Amino acid sequence: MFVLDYFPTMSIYIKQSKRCLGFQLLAIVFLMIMDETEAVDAGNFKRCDQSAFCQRQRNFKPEISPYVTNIDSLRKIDNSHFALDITNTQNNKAFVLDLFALEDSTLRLKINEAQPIAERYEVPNTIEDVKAQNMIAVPNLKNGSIVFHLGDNTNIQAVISCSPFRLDIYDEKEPVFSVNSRNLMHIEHLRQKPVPKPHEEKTKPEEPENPDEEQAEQGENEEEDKQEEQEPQEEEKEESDPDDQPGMWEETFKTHTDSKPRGPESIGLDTSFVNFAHVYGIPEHADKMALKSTVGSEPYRLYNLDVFEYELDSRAALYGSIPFMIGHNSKRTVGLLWLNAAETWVDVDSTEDNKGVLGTLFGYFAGEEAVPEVNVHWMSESGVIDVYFMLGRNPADVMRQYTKLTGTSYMPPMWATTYHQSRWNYKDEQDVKTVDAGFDEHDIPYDCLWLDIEHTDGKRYFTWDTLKFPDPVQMQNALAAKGRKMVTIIDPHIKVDTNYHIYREAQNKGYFIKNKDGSEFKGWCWPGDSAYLDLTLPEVRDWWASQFVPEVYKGSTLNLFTWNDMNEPSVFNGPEITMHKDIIHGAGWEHRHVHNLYGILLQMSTVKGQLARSQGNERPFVLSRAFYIGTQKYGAIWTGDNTAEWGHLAASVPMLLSIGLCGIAHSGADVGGFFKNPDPEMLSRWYQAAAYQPFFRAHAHIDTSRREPWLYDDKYRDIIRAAIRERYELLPYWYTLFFQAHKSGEPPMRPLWYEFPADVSTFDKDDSHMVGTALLVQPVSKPNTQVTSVYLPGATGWFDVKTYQYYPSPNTVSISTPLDKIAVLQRGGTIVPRKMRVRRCSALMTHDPYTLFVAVSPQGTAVGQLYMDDGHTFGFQNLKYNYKNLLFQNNVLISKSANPDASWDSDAWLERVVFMGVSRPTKIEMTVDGQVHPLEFSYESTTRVLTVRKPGVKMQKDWSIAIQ
Ligand code: NBV
Repeated sequence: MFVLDYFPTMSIYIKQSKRCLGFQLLAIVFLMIMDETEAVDAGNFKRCDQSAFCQRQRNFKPEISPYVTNIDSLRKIDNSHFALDITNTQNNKAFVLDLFALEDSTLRLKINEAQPIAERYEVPNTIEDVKAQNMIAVPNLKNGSIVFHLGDNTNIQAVISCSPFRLDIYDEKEPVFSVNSRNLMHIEHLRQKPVPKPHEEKTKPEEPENPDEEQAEQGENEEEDKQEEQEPQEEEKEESDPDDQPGMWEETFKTHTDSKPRGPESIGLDTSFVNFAHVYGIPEHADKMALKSTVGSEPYRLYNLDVFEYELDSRAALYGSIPFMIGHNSKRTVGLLWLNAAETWVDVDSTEDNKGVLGTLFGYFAGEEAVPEVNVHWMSESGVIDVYFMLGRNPADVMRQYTKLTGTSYMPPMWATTYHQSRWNYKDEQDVKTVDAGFDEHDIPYDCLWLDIEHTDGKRYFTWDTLKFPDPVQMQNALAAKGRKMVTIIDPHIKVDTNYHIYREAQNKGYFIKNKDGSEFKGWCWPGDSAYLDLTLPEVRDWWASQFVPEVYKGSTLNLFTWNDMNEPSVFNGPEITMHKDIIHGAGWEHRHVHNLYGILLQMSTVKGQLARSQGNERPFVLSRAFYIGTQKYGAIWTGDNTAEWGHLAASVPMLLSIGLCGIAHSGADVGGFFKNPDPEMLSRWYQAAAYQPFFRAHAHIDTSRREPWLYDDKYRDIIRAAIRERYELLPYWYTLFFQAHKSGEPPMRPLWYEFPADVSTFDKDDSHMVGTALLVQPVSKPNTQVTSVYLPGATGWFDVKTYQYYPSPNTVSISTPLDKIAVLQRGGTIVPRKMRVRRCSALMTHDPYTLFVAVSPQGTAVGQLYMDDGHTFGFQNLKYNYKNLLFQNNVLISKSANPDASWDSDAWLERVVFMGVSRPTKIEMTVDGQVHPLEFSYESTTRVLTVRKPGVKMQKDWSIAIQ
């Protein structure tokens, strides 16, 4: 049993650490015993047909939904909230439906058991306090329906049909969402475990691994039973007993048996996106951005897992889970949040022959053959039905609505938005010193150096390997003296060792997750035997947070930040490399109920710790691998252990786009690929791509060759340097985008359709993306690419940011992309702020002057914004910032404070303005504080680029520049 338990993970992790000698030897022994050499093993993770509830939900396909409601049960709870009773006519189980109208075109539908025999799990602390809006209900006795009108947005109506139950949501009389129109609503009510009849006890077989086998076996046994029993009639009835279907009360996967003490409690619901052909979201999957139809294949799975060497083009679960989906067509964008923290599978049916749910019900589409529609089937192992519908109408509206519910992005400190250098591992203090010096020597900027698990004393987090890192404070101070930061890894598995203060204290306080028998749960992870904190308990989170003050975290300084890895949680010898679902958390819930929350709870507590150590003055930075709804409030995430392959470089774009559409503004992929060694061409291309992705960090596996940029031929080193410098030049723009994400939820990295919502040809484009409203980026993700074919949407034209060449649009153009260049174009009609004096790190650039790049549209206009603050404190929450609206029209460029009360004092000034797409002027004048003075300029007639020199004005002032 022991061998079998450990084997799958051993075969995986043997490749992972050369340094972890004891662990590796153990693994080798196992491999010899098992004669297994394959490292990548999709068999470690479940398919839907290996998950009993997924099978039961997927197999539930009644002709007519058994769920009915009736108008008489309608009751008004308050001005924005109505309730109705629902009955499952198959078993007479009673449910309560709640419909809430929320501000900003948002509706919430909740369905729970009326009188469950035990409480059903509801996700806590995830949804922000959102305002309600009035709603009135108009019952229609004739056709057995109720129409709900939203008060603030009178275009929106929700219609509940009673028998069978169905909900349709309309915007301006057009159907947008339809719920249970496919009859897939299915709530497994909580029940007592059936007591097996004596003959069943005798004959009940062991549960086999393969459900097909099981069904065959069941059939055989039933045959035998039938012959033995006097009353075959009764036996037949039992065959379809809905309380006793496979895997309801116990389920085995590989060597792990889930005891399921509460029995079945899964929920399923179909939600159609009516008149949509494209849906997006539900990360994390290594797949395309536009979700694919899952008909005849695996559903998308949401279950936070540590997947070794994950494959591309897959709907398999990865490290993070966000059950949020966006529907987009050329007229509108809508969002749907399925609030659940348990294992979830999502079927997407967008087959083209889909005739839609409309039928003749809606006159609006009468005469139309087929209305496109994406039917989505949500299936979760537990919880209640709790769905939020966001009616948009445009992409920014949906992001605002979604982040009102789940929180907007944290405001990253400036340094966190720059370039980070990491590997597993920078070996010792000398190594750190040499790498740090290497950047300066080669004139490559970077802001933060990362230390992986080997920096600790035997994987005891919050400690140091004192031989390799004898003076960590001095090491951090040396970096800080140059304006740089450091990050150390802090994982949630705690080494079982009573000499380890973290373990000892948490054990004394009873803060670890317990087994069913009350003993401490122990799993295998990097340190060997490990205990896991019960982060579902507030006191445990507070205690964790208290570990970050330098007096407790010895060897740390205020310039040390945190990386939370393995927080799915990863448990090497657990089922699917994670925690057993039937383990009980402190508040009484099983791990199954809270699984997808574990990672965010760690990140959240770590953030709390960083806040506490600076008395709330300094902005925290915490990178997490696992994520969930709302992660954006706490920090950044990355896409885990990718591989140095071109496909993984390409996949970083759709993966990060999906993550951004689900609210997480700050995300990235390991530059260069975590596993394997990238060739220098691939590495160069990876840097060029990642310089335009929100979180920009090079990282690599311990067994890879060293990859610091100067270890390559000068040609590649220079290309990598140029890519990193480009990022630094663009920091004012990125920082402005992060501020906008913080304020209104808009993702800095976004799909083309987000900016060009009516352009159908962008809907499944995920090889290019926008950075904000202004820049279109198409990375090179194939070797030997000299030319890239780029689709340029919109009618305002584009300017190559390097050559200033103008491309009219919409158009597909060929752009020359030799090794030192990828396609980056600025959209006509936009203004991008940059700082052209790149220094060794961002802190040194705080008060440096700005250059504005004004790409003038064919109409002669351009708009942009610039956000500025001190880059690291919370002063901006007390008006210590400048937010400038930039506008060019009628040949005048104006910079005006969006909030005149806000002011952060800086010496930063305007060094240059570059106008693209203008005619040669005769005179240029600047007006500031009522004073007018002329400015010098030069003009390049082939590119129509006008450069205005040294306006010299302080950037925080209001000013204007007139071109004559
Ligand atoms: O801590 C070691 C690695 C880390 O470098 C990587 O970024 C994480 O995703 N960690 C996973 C543990 C094991 C990796 C094989």
